[in-house]
Amino acid sequence: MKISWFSFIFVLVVLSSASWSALADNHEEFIQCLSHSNQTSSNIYTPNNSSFPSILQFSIQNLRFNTTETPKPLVIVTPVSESEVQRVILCAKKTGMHVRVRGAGHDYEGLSYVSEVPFVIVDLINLTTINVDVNDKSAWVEAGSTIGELYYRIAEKSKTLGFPAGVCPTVGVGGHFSGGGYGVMLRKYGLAADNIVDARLIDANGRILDRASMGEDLFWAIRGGGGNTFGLVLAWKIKLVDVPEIVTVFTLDKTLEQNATKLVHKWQYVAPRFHEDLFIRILVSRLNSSNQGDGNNQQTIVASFNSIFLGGIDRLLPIMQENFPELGLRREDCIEMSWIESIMYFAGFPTDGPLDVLLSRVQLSTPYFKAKSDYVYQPIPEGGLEGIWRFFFEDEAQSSQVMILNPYGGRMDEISASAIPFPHRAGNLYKIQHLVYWDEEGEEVAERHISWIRRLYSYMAPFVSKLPRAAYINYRDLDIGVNNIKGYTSYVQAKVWGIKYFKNNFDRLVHVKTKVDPSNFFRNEQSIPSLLSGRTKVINEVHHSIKNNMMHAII
Ligand SMILES: Cc1cc2nc3c(=O)[nH]c(=O)nc-3n(C[C@H](O)[C@H](O)[C@H](O)COP(=O)(O)OP(=O)(O)OC[C@H]3O[C@@H](n4cnc5c(N)ncnc54)[C@H](O)[C@@H]3O)c2cc1C
Ligand SMILES: *[C@@H]1O[C@H](CO)[C@@H](O)[C@H](O)[C@H]1NC(C)=O
Ligand SMILES: *[C@@H]1O[C@H](CO)[C@@H](O)[C@H](O)[C@H]1NC(C)=O
Ligand SMILES: *[C@@H]1O[C@H](CO)[C@@H](O)[C@H](O)[C@H]1NC(C)=O
Ligand SMILES: *[C@@H]1O[C@H](CO)[C@@H](O)[C@H](O)[C@H]1NC(C)=O
Ligand SMILES: *[C@@H]1O[C@H](CO)[C@@H](O)[C@H](O)[C@H]1NC(C)=O
Ligand SMILES: *[C@@H]1O[C@H](CO)[C@@H](O)[C@H](O)[C@H]1NC(C)=O
Ligand SMILES: CC(=O)N[C@H]1CO[C@H](CO)[C@@H](O)[C@@H]1O
Repeated sequence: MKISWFSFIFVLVVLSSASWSALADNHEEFIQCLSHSNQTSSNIYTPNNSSFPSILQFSIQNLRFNTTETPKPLVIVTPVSESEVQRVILCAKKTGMHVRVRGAGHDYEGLSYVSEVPFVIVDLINLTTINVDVNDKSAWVEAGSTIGELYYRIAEKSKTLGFPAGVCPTVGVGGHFSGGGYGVMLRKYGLAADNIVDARLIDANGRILDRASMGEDLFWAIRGGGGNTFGLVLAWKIKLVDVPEIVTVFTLDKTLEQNATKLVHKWQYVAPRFHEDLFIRILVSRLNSSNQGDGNNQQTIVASFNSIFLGGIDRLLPIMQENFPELGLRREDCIEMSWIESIMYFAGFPTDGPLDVLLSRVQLSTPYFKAKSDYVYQPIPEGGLEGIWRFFFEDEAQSSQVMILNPYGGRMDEISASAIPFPHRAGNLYKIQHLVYWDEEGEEVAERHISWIRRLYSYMAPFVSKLPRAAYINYRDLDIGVNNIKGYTSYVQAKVWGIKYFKNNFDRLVHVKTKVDPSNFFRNEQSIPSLLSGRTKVINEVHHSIKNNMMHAII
């Protein structure tokens, strides 16, 4: 059995690499196809155009993928209308070009603008129309928009409507909603993807579909199953949520000397059970605190309790007193403001400053970084936390590292694990994001930090979810497994990473993918595989072989 599996794969690899080399450089044909179909050439960039590098770099949000070694696209197209996007997809299909779709470029592993096979980027930067309908409490949001623009457009029209998406305003709705998307209102309203009610999508045949014409299976899959997989999303229709006119925020920093370890430990028990209006996350990092100006730097850990309450201070204080008195929250630690000001607060902008900073697509600073995620079912004992702090004190962690603990519970517990592809619901106390970032160029520097975070991740294993060790697709991490982007990816190979992101929803995603994009036109290193994606009839035999060998394949 095993022998036949390997020989099929061998045949396949030979066939696929042959077909890939045939596809390798069709970009001239692709461009010709576009110009025959009236695509305005001002939206087409090749390395010959002097603005090519700036267009490419503009939406690179992780400097690890801004190096000379990073593979570059052959062409970047920035369509300005749905019909232009449609032509790009049709021409790419016709000429066999590999496509990467880019929203605002925050993919942690750069998958929206990097590929090991020759490719073009469809950059949605010019599709940013947002129509907010206050009466219907809904909005149509074009897929090139950022969440900052969305928040801004909502606040322009209403003081009591909001949307439960992420914290950083430059994040794009294209990728963010495709992978779930969460922010500080998730305990009250769930994820961004839980609040999508319709969408416009171009499928692998170049057809423009909406919810009714795509059907419920595909509509289910695109709300969390990952971008660049089932089609190209042109726009989302979202349901807006009610927010009070006044919300309250606070941030309390506690060092080890101020009982940080005990407080983090206690937080695990209370934060997932608070009233759903209350969200307290923790950002843990290393701090050099200088001792009363005597110049001696003393190292400690600081746990920053960063919170929003969907209501006023008078209602918040008794809730804190009852559930988490140890934190010692006082009235003077709290600030009341409007919902949109709280968006500014979490984004790191002055809350009384001009709101139009939310429209910028450029981060306050763009780092080199690597991140990983974990889900926690059982509180981590104090000794376990102290072990994490030891990692933070290592030399390799010298630049900057942060661990973000994000509480679940509330609405997240009520939504079924199969309602949308995002499966991390009841049972999860909180999610961890492990993050290390640095500002120095170079392979060796990167290696040092990446190896540090991998060691931290190994250390965490006993304390976090197991079988699978779950992960969040929007914190994309290629360490957990990848598809063979140059050839055929098997179900078994993809399941390794797929089950971590999607748990039991993985199989349904494969089923939908096989139905809507059998030839695997939309793909990347972590897209759902089609069971029929072979370009030759050998594939069917391989399929058969995979089925027979599934039990034997050890990956
Ligand atoms: C600074 C920063 C802060 C973040 N904060 C949060 C947060 O608070 N909460 C949270 O949940 N996540 C957060 N994220 C993660 C973020 O949700 C994901 O990186 C998300 O995928 C980014 O979407 P994008 O459009 O900006 O990225 P892109 O890199 O453009 O796209 C990401 C993926 O989606 C695909 N894609 C993009 N647009 C489309 C489309 N229209 N149709 C089909 N596929 C598409 C891309 O091909 C790629 O595979 C953050 C990331 C960063 C870098
Ligand atoms: C291109 O535009 C011309 C003139 O506007 C029109 O006659 C022609 O049909 C268009 N071709 C395509 C393929 O859309
Ligand atoms: C890129 O260059 C080509 C000619 O080489 C030109 O037709 C096209 O308009 C240019 N694109 C942009 C965006 O300037
Ligand atoms: C880029 O320029 C080179 C030389 O000027 C030319 O041979 C090539 O065809 C051009 N490519 C495109 C895509 O315009
Ligand atoms: C990306 O690299 C280019 C070329 O080296 C550089 O000019 C640009 O500033 C870099 N981008 C950022 C955000 O640092
Ligand atoms: C730390 O906790 C202990 C009790 O566990 C308490 O006595 C002490 O006052 C706390 N320290 C601070 C700075 O809150
Ligand atoms: C923190 O302290 C360590 C050890 O004293 C030192 O090496 C490091 O540079 C300091 N970091 C910062 C950001 O000041
Ligand atoms: C036609 C059009 O709107 N083009 C814009 C596309 O986006 C880039 C980058 O923001 C702008 O420079 C173009 O003017």
